[in-house]
Amino acid sequence: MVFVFRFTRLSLIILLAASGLSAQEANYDESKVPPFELPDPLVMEDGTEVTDAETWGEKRRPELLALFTEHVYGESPPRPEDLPIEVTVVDDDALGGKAIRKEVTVWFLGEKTGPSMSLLMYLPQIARPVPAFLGLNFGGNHSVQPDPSITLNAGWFRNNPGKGYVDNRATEESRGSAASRWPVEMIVDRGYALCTVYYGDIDPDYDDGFENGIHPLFDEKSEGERPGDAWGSIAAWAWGLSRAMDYLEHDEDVDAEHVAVLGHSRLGKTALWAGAQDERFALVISNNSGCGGAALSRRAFGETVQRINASFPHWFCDNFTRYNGREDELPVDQHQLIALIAPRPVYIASAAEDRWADPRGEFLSGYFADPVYRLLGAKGLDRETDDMPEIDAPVDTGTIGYHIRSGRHDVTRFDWEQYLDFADRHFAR
Ligand code: GTR
Repeated sequence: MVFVFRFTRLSLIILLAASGLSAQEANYDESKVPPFELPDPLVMEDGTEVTDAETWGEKRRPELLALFTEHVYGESPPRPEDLPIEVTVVDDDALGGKAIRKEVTVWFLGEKTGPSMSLLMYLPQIARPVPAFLGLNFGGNHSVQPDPSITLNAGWFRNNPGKGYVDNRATEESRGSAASRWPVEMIVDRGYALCTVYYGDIDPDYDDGFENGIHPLFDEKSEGERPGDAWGSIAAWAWGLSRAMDYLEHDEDVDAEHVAVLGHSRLGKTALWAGAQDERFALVISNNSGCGGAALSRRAFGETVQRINASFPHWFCDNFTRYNGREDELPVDQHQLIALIAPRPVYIASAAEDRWADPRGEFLSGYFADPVYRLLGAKGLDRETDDMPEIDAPVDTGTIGYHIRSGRHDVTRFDWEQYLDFADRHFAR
């Protein structure tokens, strides 16, 4: 590896003391990034080097998945045996006639009662099956388009000003509120389906001791503390994406061999973990996923492991808190999460003003995942150097795509244009 530093706990303390940074303050100074040594994706825990695809697939990949499960995201339950579904809406005249809109309910407990999630789909009016993008949304399915006929999700909502945090409900006024992040017409015009699910259907995003959402449906009832590797909310949302994929495999309008999973921010972390575990996702997209997503933890730039665990104690497994301020002791780093997607195409997007998410750390995780792609015969990241790419100049001709766009933490039309181009290239259309 090119980019290797020796790092000790002591050196961090000295560095922080010298820089006057408290462990709580965010660092935005590149010269104050602690020296670090990344764990090599191609070296097994017992020190054996991985030099062929077979050893990667049979030994190293499972080993890395187990390490991320135990130390970062927690253990998810297997797929339920039965996953009843019901197509509740088919509108042949959506988007002024250019699309078909469907709504599908998927129940989690083997019968058509109890907890469920609702898929909202837009399909182009062309010969199908078509490839698809699948992503969770923050604001409810009705936030994706201003269409008044989209069913409002039940349950918990955040960001309804003045209504408190826990008891919010979806409102009519919030229809289309996230439309700029979901350019449905462009997606459909380019010949793709879009499938989206409200993340709160799977697990409401606040720390309630895992009483709500899908955790209690699958967790063993036991007294005392949850195990350190019990699944957090990111693992739950990722599990929900795989359940959506279970449905898509049976939808005749969708080419299930060509489904790209994507997500923004905490849902970008989620898309990466879903894509790492579930090889049915043919392409994975991380939009500004930051700490616990594409950004290298050891850089401790912007949001750190300690900060994220303090602000969002329900996102990761409890074992992840062991690495608060001790990123060097993590048995994995996030370039290995990208490597788990190999040789499938992955696209990592940053935003120049989104320093909290550490754009350079996001880029470097792609850079350091590259050797695994090459080992598996894929092109990897088409870039010789680890210098940051220019702003608004995608590096997207390999199997690992990357861009840093101008502007802030968001999903924009520019981001989607790159994802569509990248998907066109890899889905060979
Ligand atoms: C921030 C959090 C980030 C990112 C973001 C989001 O508050 O610190 O890790 O996930 O939220 O999801 O919008």
